[in-house]
Amino acid sequence: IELESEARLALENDNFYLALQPLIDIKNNHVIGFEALLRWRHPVKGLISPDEFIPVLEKSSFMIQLDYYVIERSMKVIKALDNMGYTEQFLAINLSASQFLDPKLCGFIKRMLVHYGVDPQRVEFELTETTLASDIKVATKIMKDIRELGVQLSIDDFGTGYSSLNYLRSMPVNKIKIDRTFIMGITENPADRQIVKSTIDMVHNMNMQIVAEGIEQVEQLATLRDMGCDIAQGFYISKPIPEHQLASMLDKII
Ligand code: G
Ligand code: G
Ligand code: MN
Ligand code: NA
Repeated sequence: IELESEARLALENDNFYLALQPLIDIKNNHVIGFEALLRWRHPVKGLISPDEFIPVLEKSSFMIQLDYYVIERSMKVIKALDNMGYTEQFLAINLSASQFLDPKLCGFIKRMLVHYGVDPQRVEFELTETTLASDIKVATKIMKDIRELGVQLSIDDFGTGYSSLNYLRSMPVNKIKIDRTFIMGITENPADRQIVKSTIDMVHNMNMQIVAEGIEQVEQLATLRDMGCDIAQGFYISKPIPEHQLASMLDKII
């Protein structure tokens, strides 16, 4: 409860911001997009990780307000990227389970796209398997509604939750993000390597793109490139960049 009231205050005081982590096309190393990661700068406790506050806030009605704030703030980030001349890159936004199921979600996204004049193709929403597992029919319907807005959808942390390959095939998804726990072992562990390779091939067979997350070493990137992975993300490529450092950082990495 205390965290919730602190979070409400933080939102009023503009103490939440986004950090953007670049994603590259693994074939040519071009930055093709970013993932928006929420950050809370607490006046006393310093930076609080979303792993600490999201699970707590998810139990309160405030989380959905914060989720909507993230979407609107992401639109502003896309406009800021535009102004810096980065007009092609997409921005991936994490959706929480409660937000995904909120009947107001689609209308809100649509209003934001129109209000900020953002090309829907530059917006992606990341969903986890856990979010989708509740009721697969309902989930697929919501996903279709979201896709009709012209935005992209990806499945995040793939491989860590419940995933029915059969349902996956019928879902209107553009990308699968294979969880970093599988990437960690690909250079040393033959089992991990086999899982990643099989996942890449399966995703390609479903005409989707595959993203590898959590790449921390050049050897992992090289292995993934050899395996035919499409998109790469991780500390080796770039740590998440705070919004206010974008202008100075992007010139160096793009
Ligand atoms: O940024 P970091 O790697 O510490 O993120 C920790 C967790 O918080 C990850 O699971 C990430 O998906 C989640 N997360 C980060 N930002 C957001 C956000 O804006 N909304 C939601 N729902 N989850 C987020
Ligand atoms: O669950 P999700 O994939 O949205 O989580 C994103 C989180 O992963 C962010 O908090 C981000 O800081 C973290 N992350 C991004 N790249 C790496 C990496 O290379 N290694 C590790 N350990 N974490 C990473
Ligand atoms: Mn994510
Ligand atoms: Na992930």
